Amino acid sequence: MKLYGSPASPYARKARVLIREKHIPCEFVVEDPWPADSRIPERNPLGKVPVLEIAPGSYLFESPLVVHYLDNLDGESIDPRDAAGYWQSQWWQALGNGIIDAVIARLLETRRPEDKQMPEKIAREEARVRRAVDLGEKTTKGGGFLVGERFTLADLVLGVALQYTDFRYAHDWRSRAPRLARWHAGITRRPSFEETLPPGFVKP
Ligand SMILES: N[C@@H](CCC(=O)N[C@@H](CS)C(=O)NCC(=O)O)C(=O)O
Repeated sequence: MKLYGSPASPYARKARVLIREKHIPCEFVVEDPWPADSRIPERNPLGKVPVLEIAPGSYLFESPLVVHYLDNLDGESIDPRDAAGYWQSQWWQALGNGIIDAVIARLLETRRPEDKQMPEKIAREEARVRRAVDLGEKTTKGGGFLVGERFTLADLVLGVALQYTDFRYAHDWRSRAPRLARWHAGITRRPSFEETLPPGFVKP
């Protein structure tokens, strides 16, 4: 199995963290989706990473599907099996994926020539992140894990999302969300996180 992605991509990083957590034999192939001659569109018509090659010439794309597939390979999903826990985890994952989407949309806007940037677009994306962090703080019970008593995809996705926020939209979200900050400090100490940090990431 091969995972195509770029080392800075938070979407690909979700899969990379999971591969380490579950010790899945899978080669990480670095492939940048942005250049005009990128070969990613041959594998994913949407032209985005991550892409998972599950058999020669057979590809899965869109990170929630890639993560779902990887997590169910061995019948030992790290997500809760009970319905309540499962949907709670899905809720946290939606929150985390939304934060990643907003941080990326903000980043792309800030990379446009200065005279073409839309400050209201940047503010709108920042407001999404702020509201998501505030709701996360309100919802978390304040322990070591977001759902139940063990590491689940909820911890994985929100952990990656907030570390990507630190990477690309560094700001003090911690003082508004102290319980989430404590949980995040614990989760990101896991080797799966430490070993997949984006290049150039400076810990806050
Ligand atoms: N919804 C997709 C988003 C993936 C995505 O946007 N990946 C970025 C890298 S961080 C990408 O490949 N961008 C290339 C492009 O937008 O052309 C997912 O969850 O996999």
